[in-house]
Amino acid sequence: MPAYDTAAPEASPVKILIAGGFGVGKTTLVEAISEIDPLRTEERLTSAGVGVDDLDGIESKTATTVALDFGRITLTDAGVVLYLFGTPGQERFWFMWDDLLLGALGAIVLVDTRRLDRSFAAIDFFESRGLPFIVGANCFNGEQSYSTEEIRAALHLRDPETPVLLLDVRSREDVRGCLLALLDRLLAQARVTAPV
Ligand SMILES: Nc1nc2c(ncn2[C@@H]2O[C@H](COP(=O)(O)OP(=O)(O)OP(=O)(O)O)[C@@H](O)[C@H]2O)c(=O)[nH]1
Ligand SMILES: [Mg+2]
Repeated sequence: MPAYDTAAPEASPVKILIAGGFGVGKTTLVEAISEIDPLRTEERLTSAGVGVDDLDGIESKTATTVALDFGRITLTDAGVVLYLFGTPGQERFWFMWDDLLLGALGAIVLVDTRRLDRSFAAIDFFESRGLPFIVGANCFNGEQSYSTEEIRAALHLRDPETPVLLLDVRSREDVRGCLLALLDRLLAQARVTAPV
């Protein structure tokens, strides 16, 4: 059993959403970082989805999330235990996003720069609900053709200060870096909004 398997009792619990469009790597991210066996609610993609599920660029994908992913990671240095909720990406399951939002403090919106449009709805959703988020551009095959500035411009983010990070969702270190960047963002916003 890994040494980090037990959440530090003094760590504050924080609910974080991992969102984004179909097949951008949400389930892979939760699996890469979780210190517990993540809960996955996936169903196999079948021929019934042909013409509905666009597998362009993610041909190896065989399953899709139908409810949520759930994982946990304790960041001892930051004194928090993060409860990660991965959202379903397919449009027919978007009705669940409002329920998943309850109690969340922030989100990582994953984008696939080969198909940015897959994540527009998630960005609109968090901007309209006022939930702080950062953008993680998943480097499929370890590559990224665009700079963070180009990605930020293409997404037309309402808040130009929204952090945009490049990551490989299969990399624990990359995912950890993204979560820490999100925590920094949450703390910075809390400082701005806290009464003096
Ligand atoms: N080569 C490569 N493949 C990746 C990467 N990230 C994810 N994948 C693959 O891309 C596919 C999509 O990953 P998932 O984690 O299932 O994506 P998701 O966002 O949870 O998908 P939905 O729940 O269906 O919306 C899977 O086949 C992954 O193995 C990556 O960085 N590089
Ligand atoms: Mg998934």
